[in-house]
Amino acid sequence: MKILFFLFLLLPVITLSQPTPTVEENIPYLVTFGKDGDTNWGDDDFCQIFFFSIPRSHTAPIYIRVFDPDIYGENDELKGNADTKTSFSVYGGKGCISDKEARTIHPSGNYKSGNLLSTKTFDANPAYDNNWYTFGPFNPTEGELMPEYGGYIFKIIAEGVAGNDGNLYRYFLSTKANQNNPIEGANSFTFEYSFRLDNDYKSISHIYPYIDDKVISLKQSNFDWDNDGVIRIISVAKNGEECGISGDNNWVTSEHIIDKEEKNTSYDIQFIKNNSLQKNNNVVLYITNQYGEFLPFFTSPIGGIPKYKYSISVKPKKSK
Ligand SMILES: [Ca+2]
Ligand SMILES: [Ca+2]
Ligand SMILES: [Ca+2]
Repeated sequence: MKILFFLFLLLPVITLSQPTPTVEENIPYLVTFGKDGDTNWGDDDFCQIFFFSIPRSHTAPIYIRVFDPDIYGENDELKGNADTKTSFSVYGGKGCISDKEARTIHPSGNYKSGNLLSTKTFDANPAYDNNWYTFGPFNPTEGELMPEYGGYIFKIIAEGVAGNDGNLYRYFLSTKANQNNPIEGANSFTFEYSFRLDNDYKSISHIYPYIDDKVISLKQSNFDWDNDGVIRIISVAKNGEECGISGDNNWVTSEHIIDKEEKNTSYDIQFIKNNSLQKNNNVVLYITNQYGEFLPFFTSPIGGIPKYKYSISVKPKKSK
């Protein structure tokens, strides 16, 4: 984690907090179903947790904006009546991320750690359909200061508290209440990504876990990919290493060995659909290291989008 801290200090500040998900990820929507949802529609636990990091250099108030927080209309995935309620809750303060139970994938234990700063529950409400709701203003220092994650950290938990429909939504971390105005050097990340794939099979989605210097091997786990093509890894040393893929309503894992050149870089995990007529595919993915700790996916990849370097992969391997 120390190395991650130094990276944040040394890297030129080039990231702008863009939408979550970012343009580079090419993910149309985050997705969270109501608690009575069918897991075979693609959400395993009806809860999604995201974190936002604000660099210490930014001292003005910030806003967390949610696009389409309601559950109705063209963006959402209805089953029968639109009877779903989703709560969005913003947390800051001590423990918001430093509490270990905030960094797991299970919505159990003390995952709502920290200070509750604001919360609102949405249902089928035309006022928020295809529209924004804004949380804040928050003073950056209301977050939890964790330099290893990029500064002051805020957490937002989206939880399907009733119903069985899928809520599709996005976030934007902004300096303005009524406008999406990015914060230089900010970022967002999650430890478990639940999202909607594009219906266009030529459209590739990406997520970017950060491989810190203590990772020797990792295990990726994905849920309900519906055998919709290939999930593969691009890194400085991997040119499309394939991940185990899930079918309908199941988890599949695969293990991947970290090359030493991959330490302190990001992976590009690509979701490449096949030419099937699979529509509205939702998928969940998380990664653990060899200690079982969850790795963060940064929406603006740390160190930039990795490029495969042929010269690394052809180096002779030391004999064991
Ligand atoms: Ca319903
Ligand atoms: Ca929605
Ligand atoms: Ca699915």
